[in-house]
Amino acid sequence: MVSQQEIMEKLKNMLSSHRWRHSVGVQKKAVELARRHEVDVHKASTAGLLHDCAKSLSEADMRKMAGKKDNEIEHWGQELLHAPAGAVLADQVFEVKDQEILSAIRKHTLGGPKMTDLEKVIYLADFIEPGRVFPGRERIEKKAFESLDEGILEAAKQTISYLVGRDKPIHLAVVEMRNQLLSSKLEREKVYGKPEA
Ligand code: DGI
Ligand code: FE
Ligand code: FE
Repeated sequence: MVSQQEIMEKLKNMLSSHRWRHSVGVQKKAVELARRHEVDVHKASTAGLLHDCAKSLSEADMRKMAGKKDNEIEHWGQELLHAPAGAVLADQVFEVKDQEILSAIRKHTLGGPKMTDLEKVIYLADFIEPGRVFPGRERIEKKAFESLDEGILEAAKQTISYLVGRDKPIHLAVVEMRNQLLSSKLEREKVYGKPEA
């Protein structure tokens, strides 16, 4: 694996200054969340830094790098394809071979059911990075530090409302992620009762 220093130098040259600042912000939040939830801090740092590494590629290049399944639906453009393309770039250009890190990069935009804690940390760090401005960011951040699952439920709510408001299609991975977390929550409440508000 390339050193953190080399990753940073290479990445900075590949991204716009705005995207670079966002990536460093996501790295910082990922490390904070990882410490809080006992997730591997080094993996969180690398995945956070590299999560948007494919952002400057053309859509055609992203399509070439993304797998067959990610290319199935025509209308998923750069907004979604930079995530699977980023996992390939992290492997090929940054020599990241750790499958947990690569998977966290792959899932950072859409999420999915049964995510690992590292995947949840990266998904949430991308959402709550302080450079992001949207109503509810701070509420999601507060939840994310209390519980990864509660943070993701709140983030999924925000994403789904945003997409519905703009008449955009919702990828099934988002719906599956939310359904799975809601059903785990119900199961937990059956056993332990509802937590106090
Ligand atoms: O790359 P970033 O801007 O840091 O953030 P991101 O990777 O989370 O991408 C956010 C974009 O992805 C945002 O424009 C909404 C879009 N997105 C997320 N889930 C879906 C989606 N777009 C569609 N059409 N459907 C989804 O389910
Ligand atoms: Fe992204
Ligand atoms: Fe991002």
